[in-house]
Amino acid sequence: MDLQEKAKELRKIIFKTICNGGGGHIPGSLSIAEILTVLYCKIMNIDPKNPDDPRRDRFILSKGHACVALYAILAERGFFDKEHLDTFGQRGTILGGHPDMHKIPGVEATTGALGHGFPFGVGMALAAKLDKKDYQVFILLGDGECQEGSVWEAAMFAPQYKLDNLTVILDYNKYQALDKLAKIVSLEPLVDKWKAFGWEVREVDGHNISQLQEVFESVPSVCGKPNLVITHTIKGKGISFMENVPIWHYRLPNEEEMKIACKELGLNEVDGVLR
Ligand SMILES: Cc1ncc(C[n+]2csc(CCOP(=O)(O)OP(=O)(O)O)c2C)c(N)n1
Repeated sequence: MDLQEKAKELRKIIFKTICNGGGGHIPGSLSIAEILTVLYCKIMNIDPKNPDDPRRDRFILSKGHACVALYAILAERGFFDKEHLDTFGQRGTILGGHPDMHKIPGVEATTGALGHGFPFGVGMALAAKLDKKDYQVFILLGDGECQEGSVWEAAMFAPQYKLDNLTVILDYNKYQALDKLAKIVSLEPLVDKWKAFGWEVREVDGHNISQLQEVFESVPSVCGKPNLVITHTIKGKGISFMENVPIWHYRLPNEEEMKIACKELGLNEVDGVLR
């Protein structure tokens, strides 16, 4: 299966898992399907059978509320049994509403409180340098998450310590929980800000597999500089009535909406999507 198809499959799993689980962040998870697919299927040096291998590349989902996308790709790659996805949102599950590094194979950091995964990952990248290890650290950061002050502390720190083994992927879907970023606290001029902090900055279409692959294959690109990849994405990508519509940030579709979403995603069975 090619990666575009895989990302489509991921969207189906995300939608089904969240609807079955009775709640979750659908649009924020749909916006990162291609990014995770490319990282986990093409880029990162990982071994699902040996998730703690000290040489492995690390991925941190700093916008932890989009965890179902991470669960879907980890299950797809065989870090744990796909059956676990059916337990999402249930008592006793390993797959909670935010990812737990102590319960889920392949999860590198417990995230969900926005603004923490990024500094955590900066520490991992620094540790690699100090230990003379050559693993890479990839961090997926939300754009709304950039409204947290700790993001900018980490952004200042990484260039000073020359963490070129670090790549931050910014999911620039232009929305946060309540509305457009631009209406609340704008990040612009985004590229100039990060460049001024000392980052090597690139911009790609976050739904374009070949652009993502090319940019991730090119890191580390400048010796001594951390990398920022700004991925332009659509929040809710794949379900027309959720795309760029803020009320869907944390909301489940009703029966009618469910049918439309299933059709658009290519899910054949409405039955079985909602318990
Ligand atoms: C410290 C903290 N404050 C508030 C929240 C509640 N919250 C969950 S998601 C979210 C919006 C995040 O926006 P963004 O990072 O852009 O994610 P996306 O819109 O892509 O889902 C907020 C405020 C949280 N998880 N952590």
